[in-house]
Amino acid sequence: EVWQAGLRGVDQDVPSITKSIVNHVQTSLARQAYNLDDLGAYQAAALSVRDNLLVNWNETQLNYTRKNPKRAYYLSLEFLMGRTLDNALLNLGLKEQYRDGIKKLGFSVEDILDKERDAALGNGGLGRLAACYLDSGSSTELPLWGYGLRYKYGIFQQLISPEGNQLEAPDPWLDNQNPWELPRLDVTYEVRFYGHAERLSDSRGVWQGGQEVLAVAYDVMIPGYGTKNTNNLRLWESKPKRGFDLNSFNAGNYEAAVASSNSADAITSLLYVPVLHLLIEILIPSSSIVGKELRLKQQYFWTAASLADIIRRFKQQGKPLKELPDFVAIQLNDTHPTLAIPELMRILLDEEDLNWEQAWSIVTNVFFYTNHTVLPEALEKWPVPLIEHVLPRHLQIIYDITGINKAVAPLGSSSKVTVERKFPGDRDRLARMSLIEEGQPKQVRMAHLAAIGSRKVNGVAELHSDLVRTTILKDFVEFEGSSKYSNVTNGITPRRWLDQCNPELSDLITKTLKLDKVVWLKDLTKLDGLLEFTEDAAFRKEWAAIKQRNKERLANYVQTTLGLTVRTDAMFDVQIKRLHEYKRQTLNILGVIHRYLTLKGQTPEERKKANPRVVFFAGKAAPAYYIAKLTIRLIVNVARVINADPDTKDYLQLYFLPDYSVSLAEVLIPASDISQHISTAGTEASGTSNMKFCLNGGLLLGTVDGANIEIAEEVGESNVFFFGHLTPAVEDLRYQHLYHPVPLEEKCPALHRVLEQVSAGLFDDADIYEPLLNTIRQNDYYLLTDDFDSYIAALAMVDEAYADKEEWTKKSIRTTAKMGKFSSDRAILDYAESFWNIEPIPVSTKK
Ligand code: 26Y
Repeated sequence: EVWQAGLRGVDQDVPSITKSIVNHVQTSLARQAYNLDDLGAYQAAALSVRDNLLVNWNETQLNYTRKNPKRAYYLSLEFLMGRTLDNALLNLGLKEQYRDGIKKLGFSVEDILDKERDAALGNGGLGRLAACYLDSGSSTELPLWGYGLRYKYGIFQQLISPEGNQLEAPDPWLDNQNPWELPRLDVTYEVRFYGHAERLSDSRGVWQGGQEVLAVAYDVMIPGYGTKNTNNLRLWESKPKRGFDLNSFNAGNYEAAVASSNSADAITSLLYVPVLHLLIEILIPSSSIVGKELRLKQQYFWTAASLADIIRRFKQQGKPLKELPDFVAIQLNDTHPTLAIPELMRILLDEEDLNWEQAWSIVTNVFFYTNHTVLPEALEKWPVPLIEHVLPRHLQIIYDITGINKAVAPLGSSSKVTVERKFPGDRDRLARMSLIEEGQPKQVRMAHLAAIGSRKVNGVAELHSDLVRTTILKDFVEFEGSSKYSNVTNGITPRRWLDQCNPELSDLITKTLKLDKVVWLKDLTKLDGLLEFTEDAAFRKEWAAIKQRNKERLANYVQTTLGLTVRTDAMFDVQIKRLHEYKRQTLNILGVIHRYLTLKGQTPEERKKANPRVVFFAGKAAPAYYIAKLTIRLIVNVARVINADPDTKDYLQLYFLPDYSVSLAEVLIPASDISQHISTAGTEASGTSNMKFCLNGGLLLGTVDGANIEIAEEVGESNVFFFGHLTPAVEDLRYQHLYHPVPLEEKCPALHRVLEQVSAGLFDDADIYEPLLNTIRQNDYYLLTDDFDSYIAALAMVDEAYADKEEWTKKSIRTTAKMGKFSSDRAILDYAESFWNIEPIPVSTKK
């Protein structure tokens, strides 16, 4: 009873909340109330909220231990969590109480929330998807844990120099102590690298020597929305197994004494940025080898620690390992954790004494693989010599899986059926399917390993999953049958991406639907109840007024952070995502220049008919991605020129907002009238920000690609603006570029005129942008010259539609109303039912 009474978080009335905050100021922070600043108030409030989360977290884990359900684990090298405090308050249903409590202490909740730094342990879509899935896992009460790495530095901070160059600075996000993590210094595993491997039999082996590093667990609580269920995200930190080398220390060689400990610490020191560019690998082949080894060590360190932890938890039940697939499902977020497949084989063969067939059958029933790209240059491959050096035993196992050392290749779940038997004499097919790509050096194809080692393989939108089945994994579909290769369209959490980032719209929806907001935020299809209000003029007025206030909020942000004045009576047009040629920010900026030149050529009278537009860009470029950085420079310099041009500045403004982040997205997305998702058809696997904009009533301008297609299916083609060539045409067009090139001035005079102006130095020194312009003039791999005219036509349709404000607002309402499908709750439940076979395990009665 004493324990039961103690098992409460903070009492949830306002006086108890203020008391708990003050307590944390004095005891946890050792500070005085009279000189407390916003940062201190944030930290104390966070610790007080954390007390609530901890109680729920404990109850959830205890409940799982008691009920012993099958659990799922989401292995991701990236979790782009953003800020936690606001989200935790909303999920716990305590925002208003804390607002009052914080006010009583003389602070404002908004100021305090603003003191939190983003947890930016990810690059973009893939990392944010993982974060949305964790939110949905807890909210739907599924026993789902995340496993990742606790990077000391998150994604680099982006600075823009006066010339428009991207500069990178480190992101030491842990410099202020992090109230959202619990160090578990007692949960540790040893992870081995290097050393030597010996074969003991056909399938068994032994691996010894080398370097051993310690993995230490840090737990992050993931509260569900409107439920006590609070799952766990376990992040590993690397540290040396022994403090330092005593022999070197005693000999007075201090550098050598700490060298090995530094190399252990290095493993989780930083997040890798994808360099999706073959050119870079070709130009500097050797410079990247050191960096490559560290990245491989990162991947193995994380998968080995996570698997050891999962198996230890399973073994506590005292069940035989052959039952592992009845209790454990592991989702591989892209190929980054694929080493888990040979690692589980190693454990089962070498440490648990199972035979090959037993081990392979367990492995292929535990793992599930999600692919996030079909771009050939982005598919992960590891040099055989590097794997042999770092993970010698795993290389043997990979060779055994591919069947090179075995008379009978054990491909697929039935070891009797082999590619050779199914397609006798088809050597090309064998070479195409092999896990090993021939070459200098040989390379391991991680997507092939992930595919054959998994129970199910999925893409992230319908079109993308079709492309996976018909291109990169076609041979595997023909060999194993198509039922293993399926689709789960991505989703986003409506808690962060509507309720939290757009509270006014959330309140209006709640009021209009006459539902408790917990109901529609947990069953997002309820939004279609808004459809009947599109004809209600008073409702439309409120809807449009909220969009307007969100635009003013964004303008305020730009004013305070950049000192620039944005006009809010114009259409807000937004493209925010990683800089990449396939996403075609270049198409957008060339379109802006086209608009500028058109306006310049008009009389003041003609201009007055134009639809005023403010164009926003934000996004980071990989530090070594020269063309992407040049695109940023062009945007910044075009902005400098046109924002200062008195002829046009009333009709066209342009901003590049530096240092794009989850928190910045939360300000930009609710403020957009139109957003751009304009990748070359067939290149964007899904996209998820497209869903976020539409959920907030922004319309979509895009190509027929990724999840844009499914969004259009839901909201109706008349409510989106589509343009450009379709996926099946892309290959033919590229062929035409190579073998039947047409001069640009003939093919696309409008684009030709734009490029001429850039070349001539209208925005910057002449010639600076030649390398960027040449990608278009030369082979134009991403088809800007093919899509430019239809892009300009689509922009004109947008202008025309925006002119009728009432009709525009109707489109906006219809768009939000039909976004139910894109809740990440739907996606995670689909994974749970069709792949993992797990069920909700509620802690206790819901609120
Ligand atoms: C190899 C390594 C350094 C690497 C790291 C991160 C490679 C790729 C990535 C990130 C990929 C990524 O974010 N992909 C995006 O995943 C989203 C979620 O499925 C999709 O919506 C989006 O279309 C896709 O580009």
